[in-house]
Amino acid sequence: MLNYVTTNPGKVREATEYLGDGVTQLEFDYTEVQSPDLGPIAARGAREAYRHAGEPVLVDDAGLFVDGLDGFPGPYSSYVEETVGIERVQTLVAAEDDHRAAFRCVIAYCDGEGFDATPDPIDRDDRIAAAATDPGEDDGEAAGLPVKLFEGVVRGRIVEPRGGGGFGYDPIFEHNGKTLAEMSTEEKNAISHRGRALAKFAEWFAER
Ligand code: ITT
Repeated sequence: MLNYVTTNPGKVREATEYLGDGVTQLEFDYTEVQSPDLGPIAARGAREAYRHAGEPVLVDDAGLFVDGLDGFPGPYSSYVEETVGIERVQTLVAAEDDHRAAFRCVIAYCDGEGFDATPDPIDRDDRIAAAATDPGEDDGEAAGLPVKLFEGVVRGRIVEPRGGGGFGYDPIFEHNGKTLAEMSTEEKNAISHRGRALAKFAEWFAER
């Protein structure tokens, strides 16, 4: 059984739609280390969650990076959604000339066993970065646990809120004329940051 580590039911819906019933939600609030990149946050979380669960885990860290705001809110997306709210983020972006944005998702897999180093440099770099930022006392062994990272990105632009589906920033993120909240889960998975990361993971996992 694969544990999808998140407190967000929207993420679980999308992961289950993609990966099937072999996925179950694990509501575990891992420590989110401070980093401008999602990779080290997800990698560190996957090690902590694996240590907690003792079973294979997938940690999913996502963020909205707005071009006109120099990548803000990025790794602070969750905090900004809760405190500022998506409507005010949209207003902030509307005042800028550039409304383009990217949604990024990094999925980190850890099952406590080794696997070949990935050719994707994000894994090697982030393993070093995650180990370096890993301050936990009993982390000695866990810091060395191999973590495999899968990244997905979708580009779009920030618009006034539309649509009743999805979650989070979906109503203000438009891709090819539709906001993510105007898409079904299947449609969103086909183009989204998470869908792309899940596709990379599924391909790798099937061969493992
Ligand atoms: P977990 O950390 O427990 O997984 P979270 O919702 O805090 O839940 P993130 O930190 O990865 O997860 O999410 C950062 C923010 O981006 C948060 O406000 C989410 O609602 C939002 N978000 C993540 N994926 C999204 C998506 O596919 N569409 C719209 N918003 C999304």
